[in-house]
Amino acid sequence: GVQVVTLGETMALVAATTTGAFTVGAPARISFGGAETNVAIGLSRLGHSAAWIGRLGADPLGFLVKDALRAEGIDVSRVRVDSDVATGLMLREHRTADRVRVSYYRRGLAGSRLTPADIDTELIQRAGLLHVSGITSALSESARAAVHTAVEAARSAGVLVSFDFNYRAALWSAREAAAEFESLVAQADIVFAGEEEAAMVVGEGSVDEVTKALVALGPRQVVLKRGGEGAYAVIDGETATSPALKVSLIDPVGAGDAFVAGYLSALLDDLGPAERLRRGNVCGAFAVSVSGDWEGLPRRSELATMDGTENVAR
Ligand code: ADP
Ligand code: KDG
Repeated sequence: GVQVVTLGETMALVAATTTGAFTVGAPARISFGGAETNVAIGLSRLGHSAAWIGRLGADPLGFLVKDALRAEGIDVSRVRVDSDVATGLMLREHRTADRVRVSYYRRGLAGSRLTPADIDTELIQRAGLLHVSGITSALSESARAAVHTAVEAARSAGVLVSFDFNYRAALWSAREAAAEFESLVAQADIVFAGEEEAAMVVGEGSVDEVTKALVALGPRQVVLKRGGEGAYAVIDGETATSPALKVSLIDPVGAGDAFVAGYLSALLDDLGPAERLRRGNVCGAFAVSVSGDWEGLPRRSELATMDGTENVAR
């Protein structure tokens, strides 16, 4: 068995390596990304075992994703590769120095075919933690059902459920998403959200108010990810905060997933609230200061790299 099980869609990525709109011959880098596999990679690099359940197409991009995840030490034995559908794709333009534009090519593609039959409930019930994100429920009815199958399996076996809102406006309306998010918050033990995401479910309020309003729906751990402000949490009834680290912002995509990986890693290590938030912020700092959704995530031996203020370690 594995410590952590996650599921969802992972797509190939073509990311511009210069600023400006895409043009013929513009330089780009091929990679991949998916909120849940970003978390799994983070956990794996920190020494935890993780499995990802999802679907890919039997095409060059699908094999690229599966091989790379395997190389990161993730259990991909439950990944299904379909021969009659393409792997999803994201295009990322650095439209200007400060504005990144992501275009998705995913509707109806491999990831959206995830279905309850893909969920290995025994694998989940033997694990310590299940992590899901709000993206999966937006992909298709069957993907949404798969999320609920996984969550119910975890809950019935007393396995912790972690949920990150990850609202993607390109996939569904705020109204549709809010109802689904509320249901997942109520079934989760650990919830991660941004301030605006939290407000989708509990309405506008101060950081403290929206966090406590989420706690009132059921989860014992609610963490607000606050970008350059760090994190604010209510954990087992106690408030905890932790500042972000001072680093250069190179690529904000994947910061939230990095934070989640760091937080969950510390939780799995039985560390307290302050250490969980701290490790989340350290992993977030690694993610934003390296380009790529997950490429900058630290190994356990590298966590201390962010301690102190020296730029060069030798
Ligand atoms: P999301 O990617 O889900 O929108 P955030 O933007 O809140 O998430 O970022 C997640 C975490 O990444 C933050 O809580 C923080 O730890 C880290 N982070 C984000 N932006 C910065 C920044 N400018 N400087 C340092 N750390 C950051
Ligand atoms: O959180 C980063 C993810 O958004 C990215 O890797 C791709 O899963 C993704 C999505 O749907 O946006």
